Amino acid sequence: MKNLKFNEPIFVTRPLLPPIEEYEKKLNEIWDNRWLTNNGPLERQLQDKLKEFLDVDNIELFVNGHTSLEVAIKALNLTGEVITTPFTFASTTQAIINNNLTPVYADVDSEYYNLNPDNIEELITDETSAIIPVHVFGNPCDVERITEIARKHDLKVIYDAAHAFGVSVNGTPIGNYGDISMFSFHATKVFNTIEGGALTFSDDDLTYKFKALKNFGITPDKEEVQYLGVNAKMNEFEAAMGLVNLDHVVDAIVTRKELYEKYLECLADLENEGEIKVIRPKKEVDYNYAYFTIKLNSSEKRDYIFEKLPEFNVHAKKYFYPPCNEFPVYDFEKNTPIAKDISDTILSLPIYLSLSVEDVERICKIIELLLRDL
Ligand code: T4K
Repeated sequence: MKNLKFNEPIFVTRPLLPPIEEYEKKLNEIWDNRWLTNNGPLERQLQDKLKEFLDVDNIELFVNGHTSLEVAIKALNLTGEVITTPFTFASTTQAIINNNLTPVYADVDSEYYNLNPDNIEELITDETSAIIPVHVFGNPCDVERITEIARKHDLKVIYDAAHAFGVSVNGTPIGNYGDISMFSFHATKVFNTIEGGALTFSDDDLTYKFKALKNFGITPDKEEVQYLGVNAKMNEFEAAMGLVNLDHVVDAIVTRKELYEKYLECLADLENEGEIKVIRPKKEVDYNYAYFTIKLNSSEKRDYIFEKLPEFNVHAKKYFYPPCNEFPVYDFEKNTPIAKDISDTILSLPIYLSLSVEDVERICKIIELLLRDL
C-alpha cells in the first residue's frame, strides 16, 4: 500500500492559474493605468465579459462572494426570518445573521442535498421575508418550485450560487433565477479572481444600490451617503486575474469533466456494493464539475477515510461539516436529520486541472483498499 503514497500533497482543489505571462500583461495595464481599485477599467471590462458569459440581465462585482451575499440581503431590506439550508458553507448562515436576521433551517433533499421545497411552506410565518437556498456543489435547486412558493407567499429569493459558475438548467443560465444570485470567485472555485464575487439580478434599479452599498453607501451620482454600506469593491488585481482566467475556464470545465468521469469509472464497484454514493449532476443541467463528492455509508467510515488519506498525502475535505444549525456559536433547533446524516458521511475528493487521470485512479485505489481493509 505504501507505494500508493503521493510525493506531493494532493489537495481537495488547486486554483485555476493562467500562464503567468498572461497575468503579467494585465499587470502592465494596471501599472499604465495607475488605477488599483474603486471601479477601475479592468473591473468594468470583467463585468461586461461576465455579464455575457453568465448570460444575465445585470451583474455587479465584489471583493469576495461572502460580502456580496451580505450586501444582497441588505439591499432587499429583509426583516425577521429567512428560510435557508443547514447544509452549506458557514458563509450563507453568517450573511443572514450579520444582517440581524434569524435563519430558519429547512431540511435538504437526500439526492442533491439542496433545500427541499417540500419543507419550506410549513416554516413560513408572518416574520418570514425571504428564502436563501444554495445550489450545493453546483447542482441547481428546484428553482421552479422555489419560485412558485416565493410568489405565493410574497417572499424574496436570494440564491447562494457560490458553486454554480457556468451552470444552466434546461438551457437557462443559473444566475437568472430568484431576485438575486451570488457567485463566488474564490481561489478554490471553478473560476477565480483570487478572492472575488458577483451578484446577478433582473431588477435594474438594484445596480444603483449595489454600487452605493459596496462603497460605504456613497451613491454613484450624488456622492451622498444614502445607505449604511461596506467596502466591498473588487480591486484591479482581482479583475485582471478574472479577465485572463475567463479565457481558460471553458477548457477547465472540460478537464474537470474528464476527471469526474474517471472517478465514476474507478469507484463504480464500491458504489455498486453500496459502500459509497456519488453525488451526480442533475439530468437537465449543464454542469461545471466543481466538486467530486461521495457519501460513505457511516460516519465512522467517513472519518476513517478522511483521517487515513493524509498518510497517502491526499487531503480530502468534509464539505460541509457540521451542518450550520450545529455551529456552537449559535443555538438553533437541530431538526434537520437529512442534513445531519449527509454532513456526517460526506467527503469531497480532489478535483482540479493539474490532477491527472492516473492520479484519480490512484486516489480511488487508496480509497478502495482502505474501505476493504475495514
Ligand atoms: N457560499 C458557499 C456555499 C460557499 O461555498 C462559499 C465559499 C461562500 C458562500 C463564500 O464565498 P467567498 O467569500 O469565499 O467567495 C474554501 C473557500 O475558502 C471558500 O471560498 C469556499 N466556499 C469553501 C467551500 O472552501 P476552505 O476553508 O475549505 O479553504 P482551504 O483554505 O482549506 O482551501 C481548500 C484547499 O484548496 C486547500 O487544502 C489547498 C487548496 N488551496 C487553497 C487556496 C486558498 C490552494 O491550493 N491554493 C489556495 O490559494 O474554504
